[in-house]
Amino acid sequence: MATNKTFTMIKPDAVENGHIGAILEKINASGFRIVAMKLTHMTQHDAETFYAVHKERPFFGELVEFMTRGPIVAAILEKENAVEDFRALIGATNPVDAAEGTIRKLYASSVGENAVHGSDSDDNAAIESAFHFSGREMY
Ligand code: 3AN
Repeated sequence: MATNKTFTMIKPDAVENGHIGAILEKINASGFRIVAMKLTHMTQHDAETFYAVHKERPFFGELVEFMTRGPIVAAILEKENAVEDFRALIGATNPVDAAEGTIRKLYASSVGENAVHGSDSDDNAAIESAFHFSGREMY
């Protein structure tokens, strides 16, 4: 069933580089409402579980190492057509292919260190939101 929520993470590279504020500004300016948000540091087990779908991919180890390198900002965002509109706002996985003005074009440095995560479906948005937040942390 379609929902109007998506899940995002501002990844360790963007946090390290001081881009939390600028990225949240773009998210707000694009009409998303923040439903839940926290600064958190994923453990190795967290990252392996969150990205389990990628565990056979050659970059899995690198991805887990990167995502556990420092804190992230996890958030749930609400807007009509949230999943698709947020994927458009962040741009392609590889910043080289990302459209001008997108978050990854502005703040990502590589396909591995690409500044932000955005859920790719309504089902995954619900699963990923529940991974990071309990019901009483959502407003
Ligand atoms: P997206 O985040 O755009 O949905 P996915 O789901 O294909 O992209 O990949 C999940 C994450 O895995 C990416 N955000 C990126 O950090 C990492 N990743 C994807 N492809 C590569 C790659 N070729 N090399 C290194 N890391 C990658």
